[in-house]
Amino acid sequence: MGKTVITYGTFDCFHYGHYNLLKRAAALGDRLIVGVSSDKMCREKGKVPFFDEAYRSQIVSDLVFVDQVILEESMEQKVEDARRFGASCFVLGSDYRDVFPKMKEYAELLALGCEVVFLERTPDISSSQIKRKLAEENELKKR
Ligand code: C2G
Repeated sequence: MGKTVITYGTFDCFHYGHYNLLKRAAALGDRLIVGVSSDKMCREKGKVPFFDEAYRSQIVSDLVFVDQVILEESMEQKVEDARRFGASCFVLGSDYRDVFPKMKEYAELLALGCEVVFLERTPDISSSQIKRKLAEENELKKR
């Protein structure tokens, strides 16, 4: 069946940083599964997405190098998903390089035989930066 890669994210205000991450993740295997954080999960992570989970999922699932989108509804589901989909590669951006190895999911994925890969983040772009800049520009226009 080939090598399955799995990754997770909010993917709000989809931008080229997300695109680069997913494209490189796909190149690591034959099938890419993406867990898109549910609106509820986002709130638990302290994020307020601009687009709801249906729109965020739709954009990701239409990318040619994404094979399947699932909803991420809890932090713990990653290991179960990796097992269920037979993923042998788990990808996150380099912002998780220090944090993720301290979580129990990291050891559980490795125990499952799933390698964990941190891909370099694309510099100078993020959903929160887009929102902040737009807010600043709108504020300037009002003056
Ligand atoms: N990303 C990137 N470069 C950027 C911005 C984001 O490579 N300039 C990557 C992130 O590192 C992450 C993915 O794109 O791997 C999705 O980013 P977010 O939508 O910000 O995802 P996040 O809310 O961090 O969710 O449990 C893990 C989480 O679900 C990841």
